[in-house]
Amino acid sequence: MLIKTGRDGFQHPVPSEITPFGVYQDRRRLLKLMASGVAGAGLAAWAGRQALAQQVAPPGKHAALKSTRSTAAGAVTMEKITDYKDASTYNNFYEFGTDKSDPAKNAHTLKTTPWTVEVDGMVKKPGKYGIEDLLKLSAQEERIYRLRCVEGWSMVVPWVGYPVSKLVEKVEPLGSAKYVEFITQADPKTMPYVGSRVLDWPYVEALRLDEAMHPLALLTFGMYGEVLPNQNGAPVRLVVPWKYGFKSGKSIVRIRFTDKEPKTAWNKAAANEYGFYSNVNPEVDHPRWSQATERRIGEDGLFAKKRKTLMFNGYEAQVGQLYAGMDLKKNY
Ligand SMILES: Nc1nc2c(c(=O)[nH]1)N[C@H]1C(S)=C(S)[C@@H](COP(=O)(O)O)O[C@H]1N2
Ligand SMILES: [Mo]
Repeated sequence: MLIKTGRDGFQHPVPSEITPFGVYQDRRRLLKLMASGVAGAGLAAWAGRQALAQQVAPPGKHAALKSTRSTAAGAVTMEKITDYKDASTYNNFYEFGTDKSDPAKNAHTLKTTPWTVEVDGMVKKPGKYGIEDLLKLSAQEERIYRLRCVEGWSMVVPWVGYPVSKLVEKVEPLGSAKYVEFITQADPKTMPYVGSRVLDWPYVEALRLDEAMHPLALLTFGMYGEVLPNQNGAPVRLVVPWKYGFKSGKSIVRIRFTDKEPKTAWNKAAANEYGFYSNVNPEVDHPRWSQATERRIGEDGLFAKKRKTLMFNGYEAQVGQLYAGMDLKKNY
């Protein structure tokens, strides 16, 4: 049975699997293990086995993209993976419309081959990469990340890609480079809303260089074992799991290194609502709503509980030190 949420008229299945019994048991087992003082190594091995157990069957809609499950710290959350259908039909990709259901309907016009990504600015080795070469630049890893949208929803997705740092190391930024700008495709012929005045196109996002170098920042080519569907940012996008979703620019065509903090699309649109950092932070409200809780896509039926939003989206242990000493209320 389907329930209309009213919100964008999007239909979600009844959440019959909010906390599957297996997950509940795993959590209890983890707590018991911790209480009994199991050493870190044993616990990590256990978590690794559990992560491997959480396999996703490729939906078979797009070309397969081979990868190995990442062992990087924080790279695999144990939470239930969001259904492919939800992750690929409830999207933000304003180039294809502002309704959550628009990208899945409209993004078929995006032409992803041929595709080149230009790397320029303050680097010793600028260059143009065809998407095939970019794909092969480093080993593809699968990472199960939470992604938290600034609007108050989240999802858990098995992404496929490699750390942005692999590309950065290859192109050798100059000592003066402090930021990395990600510039995305803006083609009015294939993207119906480019030309609308919602945003200043192209959609641009940026990270501080040390943020881009963090092992969790993922240059992403696929999800659920296949290449990205257009609506999720094919053929290459960013996924920065500790930041609000809008920092994860889709359909990237240019990566530029610079010494000045770049102007980003959402910051230009509303500076008081969307700062440069945009770290997930339950203690800093959006001016128009609270950021303390979130709902998981696919779990928003009548009885679904809202989840508490975690500092840095739950990745504080991994990324917290990037912001040591910073006032995160000012640098939102
Ligand atoms: N080019 C581009 N990238 C974008 C957006 C966009 O409108 N255009 N929306 C962002 C927002 S607000 C979110 S929450 C995520 C959503 O990613 P998903 O649709 O794969 O869940 O993409 C981000 N990347
Ligand atoms: Mo978002």
